[in-house]
Parts: sequence; C-alpha cells; structure tokens
Amino acid sequence: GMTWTAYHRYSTMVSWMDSLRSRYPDLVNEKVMIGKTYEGRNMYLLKVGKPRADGKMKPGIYMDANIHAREWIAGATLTFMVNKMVTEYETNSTARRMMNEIDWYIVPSANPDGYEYSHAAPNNRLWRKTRRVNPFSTDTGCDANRNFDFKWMVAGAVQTPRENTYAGAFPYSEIENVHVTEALLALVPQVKGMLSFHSAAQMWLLPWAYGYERSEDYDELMRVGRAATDALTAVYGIPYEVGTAPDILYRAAGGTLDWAKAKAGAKYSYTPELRDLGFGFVLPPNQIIPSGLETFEAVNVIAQAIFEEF
Ligand code: 0X9
Ligand code: ZN
Repeated sequence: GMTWTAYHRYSTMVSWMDSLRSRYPDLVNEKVMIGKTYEGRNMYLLKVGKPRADGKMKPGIYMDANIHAREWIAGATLTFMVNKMVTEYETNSTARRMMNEIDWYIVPSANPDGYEYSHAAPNNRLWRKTRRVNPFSTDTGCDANRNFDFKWMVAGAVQTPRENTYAGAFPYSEIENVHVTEALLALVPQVKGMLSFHSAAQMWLLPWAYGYERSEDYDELMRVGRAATDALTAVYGIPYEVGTAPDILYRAAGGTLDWAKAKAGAKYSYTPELRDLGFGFVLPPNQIIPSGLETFEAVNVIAQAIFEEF
C-alpha cells in the first residue's frame, strides 16, 4: 500500500486515489480518467475539497507532478500533501481551511510512462522524457515540459530527438499533454492557481519562463511566492529562491508554467523545484515526509492568497 517512506510505482498511486475516495467520499469529490498515455496507462484527475454548504463556486487550484519522470520527490510530495489535507480535515485547522476554501484538482503523475520507465531498471533512473517512439528517429521520448502550445520552441528547447530538452516535432505531439491541457481548460475560469511540481533546485519559479518579459502580475507573484517560501523555510530552514525561470535558472519555453498562466487563466502559476540538498534527482526516501511537511506550508500560503483575492 501507499506510504511516504518509500517511492512507489504508478499503480500504487492510483490505488491510493481509490482508497482515499472510498474512505473520504465527502472530501474526495471525483476521480476522473482523463485519457490514456502513449503506452496505454490511464491518467487521472482527482478533485478534493469540502463542497460549500450554499453550493457556490470556490476558487480552484490545479496541481500536478512528475511531468519529468526522474523527479520522484515531486509526486511523493504532492500525494503526501493531498493525503494530509484530506485525512487531517477534522483535526488540523490548516488542512480544514484549505479544504473549505479551495477546490483542488490533482494529477499526481503527468507522465506515467516515463515515471514507470525510470523505476523499471537501475540504468533508467535518470530518464526525464515521455516514452513515445519518435518517427524518423531511433531516440525515444520528448520533454513534455517543452511541448505545450505557448511560445513553443522560442528558448531552452531543441529539435534533436536525442536531447533531454527535445520539444517534440510540434506542440502537443505528446498525448499526455493533450489530456492535461483539456482537463485544465475544462476548469477555466475556476482555476486561479497552478502548481507543477519538479525537482531539484529549491526554487519557486514563476512566469514567464520563455523570456525576460515581466508578466503583468509579476509583483504579486513575487510577493506571494516569497511569502510561500518563507513559510516553507520556517519549517526546517531549507533555503528556496523565488523568481522567474530566466532570472534564477534559465529560459525554457513550452512548459506548464507559462501555458497555464497564458492560456488557462491561472494567475498564480508556479513551478516549485523541490529539495536537492546535493542529492539532485536521487533524493533518499527519508526526505519525502520533511519535503511534504515544508511544501504543505508553502501551498497553504498560496491557497490563502487565492482565497482572499477571488
Ligand atoms: O527545465 C525544466 O523544465 C525545469 N527544471 S528541471 O530541472 N525540473 O527540469 C524548469 C522549468 C521552468 N520553466 C517552465 N516550466 N517553462
Ligand atoms: Zn523537472
């Protein structure tokens, strides 16, 4: 079964969603199959939150993880946080407020084929991309975080299938991205926040990632991002940087971060890059719970900001 002391296979994550839904039917509202991966796995969107007594709409936050296969801490942290919000609803006032104020939409693994491949053999551990067999090439997979249809290929992406930042032959060449995009577009205009979890740089990235332009909400995204990482750092002292991808990391076009803000109305769009601590992508599993606890505090700050504004 599911725990947060080990990294689990995709099927265990799916069973965890089912068991959470059957144990907390009032809080886990829906588990929707949003489509199949290239290799035929089912992708799911979980909706959690306490419905309002008056039936009125709550602001929504969409969260996903593991669009990059090897960043195992991302999905582990995300499932930990969702599990905490749901199972501690009665006992933890922070969890209760998050569930009362926000509708949460969660895709625990945005690239299940790549994730499973990274588990399948020790030599595969650092696989990043999808697993589609590219036409006209013997190289497999595409960087799904370069494959969205906003400023596609303008920076930090290549047209060489062998490379780790291969953007695909055209936007949405990856079926997994089609499913995520359609799921998120169906939630417009409810979704005001998007958190796409990655690792490993201890950064809280904000748009735009494609270039150095400032978004119209830059100041607010910086302010809320700083408040979020202040709350995160307060837990264990782990430092996080906040800024646009070009300012503190590098330019990268075609990712979830920019697309969600530009095309899905998610004003508060962030890409958290979780714990590194010198381990890079191969973070030991005893880091899952601390990462989950500290990141939960940051997500709470984002939720409060969105609740107050909308
Ligand atoms: O390169 C990436 O996709 C992300 N870094 S990682 O080490 N996890 O691969 C940063 C992406 C930031 N930009 C966008 N989301 N567009
Ligand atoms: Zn990543």
